Amino acid sequence: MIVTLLLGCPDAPTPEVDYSLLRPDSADATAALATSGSRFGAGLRAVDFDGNGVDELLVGTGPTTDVEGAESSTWVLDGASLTPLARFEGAATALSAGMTDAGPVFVSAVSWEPALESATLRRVDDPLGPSPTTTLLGMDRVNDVTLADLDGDGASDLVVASLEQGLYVYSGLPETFPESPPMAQLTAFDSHFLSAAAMDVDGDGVDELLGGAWMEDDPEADRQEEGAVYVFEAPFSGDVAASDARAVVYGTRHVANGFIYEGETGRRVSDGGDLDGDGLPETLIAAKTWFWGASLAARGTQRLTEMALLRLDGEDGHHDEPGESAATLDVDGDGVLDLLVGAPGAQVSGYPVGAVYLLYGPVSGQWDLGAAAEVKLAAATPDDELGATLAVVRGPDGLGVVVGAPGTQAGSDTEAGALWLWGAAVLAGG
Ligand SMILES: [Ca+2]
Ligand SMILES: [Ca+2]
Ligand SMILES: [Ca+2]
Ligand SMILES: [Ca+2]
Repeated sequence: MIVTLLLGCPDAPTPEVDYSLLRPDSADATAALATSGSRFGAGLRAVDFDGNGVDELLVGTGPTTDVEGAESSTWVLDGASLTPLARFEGAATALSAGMTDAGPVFVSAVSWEPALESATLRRVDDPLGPSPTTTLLGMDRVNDVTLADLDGDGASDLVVASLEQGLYVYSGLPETFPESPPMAQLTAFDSHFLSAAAMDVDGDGVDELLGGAWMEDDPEADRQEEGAVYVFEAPFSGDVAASDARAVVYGTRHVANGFIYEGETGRRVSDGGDLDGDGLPETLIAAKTWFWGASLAARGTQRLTEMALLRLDGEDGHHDEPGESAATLDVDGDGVLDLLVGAPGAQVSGYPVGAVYLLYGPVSGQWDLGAAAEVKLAAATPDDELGATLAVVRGPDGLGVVVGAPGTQAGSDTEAGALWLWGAAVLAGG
């Protein structure tokens, strides 16, 4: 791939698709549920609970409101073999893991969606210990959850992205949500936060808190729900208004074929590591039609169209949902981070099967995903939604990528869900 800085150019380069296509039968390991409607793999997070250098994998099902007999549970799998280690009550589309004074903990949430009356938030203490405990913290107003030590006491603090316009920041974990008073409540101007992440955007050793305000209007643009990512900085206490944010980074709406699409910038946000080697990490940001990579270290109001390192367009337009999942790792071992972008609506031969694209770094500029990718991991059958989730796992033999496909059918069981693990060696050979 030839990498050229193209931001500012009016049009993306003409797509030239020459990636390798890898199907699930090339994977090193797989896990699946054979129960209709379970949507195994709808939530996914890698974590090293026992600190032995080999990751475990948190896998959520759901949400399951209308299918009789569907699984509503969260699993811990061995990150290398994908064999089950433990199973807990409750579906989960959002997952985060951390540490309390008493040991490891993870939080799980079923994110709110219109089909569901409410969303649940749970904590599981000591999940791989002799007597783990599951606690239901609340039944409402959850979009996303993040555990990170935001007050510097060594224990994880819970951040809940809520439907009620706020990021709720707790010192430690609350007894109940939303009744327990938070340490701080952070708000955007006119949107709630759909996503939350903690990362050190300026490299000073202290995490900032990011919130994806996906329905936010850019006051200097068309007010068409361009969407924005807010950056808040410590200390977190009391009510923190939008005007107190360290930075607000707006996306843009999208016009194609006479239709106007909301930007929905910030649908997902995550730490991408240092993609361009300048010492500062890039934030991976999903929008409705595009996927962005940008350093959010600068202060004040900014626009991704003017400062992003990277913009990737879906191979087949906005139906692909590019960036619904994303992660970075060094697949080919050249010391430069490579990028994985999930697009659960991506097509193969005209069918929406879902895919994860691998792009070798350094990657910058404006590209069509199909033109920029070296490898496309794609599902075998339509509506598998491969790439809805993905996670990088550390195994005994090195790094791998686990990809979730919650729409996968098992026999006659629809939307049963599956996971596949590809080791870096297979990806690099692809
Ligand atoms: Ca703490
Ligand atoms: Ca910082
Ligand atoms: Ca960088
Ligand atoms: Ca690399």
